[in-house]
Amino acid sequence: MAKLFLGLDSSTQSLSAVVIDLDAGKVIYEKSLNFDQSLPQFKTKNGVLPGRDPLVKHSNPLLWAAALDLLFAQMKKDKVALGKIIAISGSGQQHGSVYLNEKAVETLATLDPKKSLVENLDGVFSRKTSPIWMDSSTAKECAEIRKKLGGIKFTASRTGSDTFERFTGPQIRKFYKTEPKAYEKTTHIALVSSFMASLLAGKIAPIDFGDGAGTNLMDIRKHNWNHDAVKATAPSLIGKLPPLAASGQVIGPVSPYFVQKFGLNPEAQATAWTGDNPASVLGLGLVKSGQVAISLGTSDTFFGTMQKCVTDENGEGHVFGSPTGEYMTLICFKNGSLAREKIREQYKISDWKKFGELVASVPPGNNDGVLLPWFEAEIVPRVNKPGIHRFDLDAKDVAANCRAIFEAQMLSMRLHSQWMQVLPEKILVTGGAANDRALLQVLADVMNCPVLRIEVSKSAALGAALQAAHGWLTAAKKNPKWDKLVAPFTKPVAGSEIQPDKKAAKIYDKLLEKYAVCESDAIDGV
Ligand code: XUL
Repeated sequence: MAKLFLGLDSSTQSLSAVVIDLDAGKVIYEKSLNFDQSLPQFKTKNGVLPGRDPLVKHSNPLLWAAALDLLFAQMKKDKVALGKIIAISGSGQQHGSVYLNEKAVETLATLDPKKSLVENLDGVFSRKTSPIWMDSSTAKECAEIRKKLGGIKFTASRTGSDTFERFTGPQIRKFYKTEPKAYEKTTHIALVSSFMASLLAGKIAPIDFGDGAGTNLMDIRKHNWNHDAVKATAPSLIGKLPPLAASGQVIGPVSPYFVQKFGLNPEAQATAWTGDNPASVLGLGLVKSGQVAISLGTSDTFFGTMQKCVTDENGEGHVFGSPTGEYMTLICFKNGSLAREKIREQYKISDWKKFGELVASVPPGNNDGVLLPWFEAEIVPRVNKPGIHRFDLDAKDVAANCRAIFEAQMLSMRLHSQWMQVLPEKILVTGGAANDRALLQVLADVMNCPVLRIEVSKSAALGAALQAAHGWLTAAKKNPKWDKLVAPFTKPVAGSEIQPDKKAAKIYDKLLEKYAVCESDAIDGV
């Protein structure tokens, strides 16, 4: 019998499903439900509830539960062999939190299939809405927790990241400060991931080491709740946090609710979910130290993997647990395609092909010209005031400015991922700009390693399905190997490999030093 595994991804705007047939090495089903369109009664815009304060971004946990019902109904309608699914895992938008009261345990254990999940969950929340990762209203709480933990370096070395406004700990602190009564009534705090896993398992699910690292509450090395961080966040918090567990760890059979309502196999196992970024790392096939993926989108995101946990002293990059048991990093560069587009517009270049030709017309190293393209305040490096800075670069030289933006962005990635102390062996690229060969050549040369394109449409949901398979095989004592498991599902695009040019790589080793000086001068206002 085919072994089917289901991966779900509860993201900001949608819930997605990917079903894999493990032995055939194939994805056999994919579906996404957009929250705004499929569940308009929740009145979200791009998955977020409207609100007056632009810093506050909340969503509704009932929306996520309703989407789960709807997606299973859709799968049944699409004749997915739900009875053949052996295990289910998932991923959630990171950092978002769900607040439950003393009714939750009993309600989860007795979900009534004659009612919807929304009806079943009536009265279990101690806070009606959930702050999500887009919320940036906790600057004060971040500063308070960071101070108690001894500053940026110590906060990052203990919890994997400096305190960030979207991270769960500062969000919990704000809730405790602003709504102390509701906080007191909270018996369980879940993440989006563990909330969804709790629905499937019919009991409070653990938080995994991947998503746990997005809370500023978990000891990144020991994988337990960090006593000092928990204490610095809110009183009596430890009793409200679920246990921590390995990603994909089997929790138990799926709730009878899903068996009776949708025809899931009563022996199908529910497993611990993870965050969408740790799941994407699996879905992109990054299972060994030194494997890197870069998503070239509006912002550019650098995903790295490492065996030994090293944290960023400057507090710019994040370290999360990887579902493989090792570590992953996430470094977000805000001015990605956003800045590339701006340069293209400013110099009135018709298309990216023409842009690439201009880049190729100037030698690597750009005759020592450097551009710092911070059209928006930048996350990495921390730049609060937007600004465009040029060093030995004539603003009127169109071709040099085209090359300069590509070089600056790739040099910045190299510089700001050095703290990981892992040299990339190969880099996989995804996202809108991953088709741009001129950009990829600069990337290969700056990083001095091969670059390959990968096209995975739902990397988090696929990663979750692979995580379900791994969790189930581990529980069955089959000793699964991550690299063998992910390989058939994560093949790079044939013929997409770009090799570094050794001469150019040497030039960039030197230019990196100059780039670093320019960057710190610009930040210091020299
Ligand atoms: C990561 C983060 C986002 C969300 C998106 O720290 O906040 O990538 O996980 O869903």
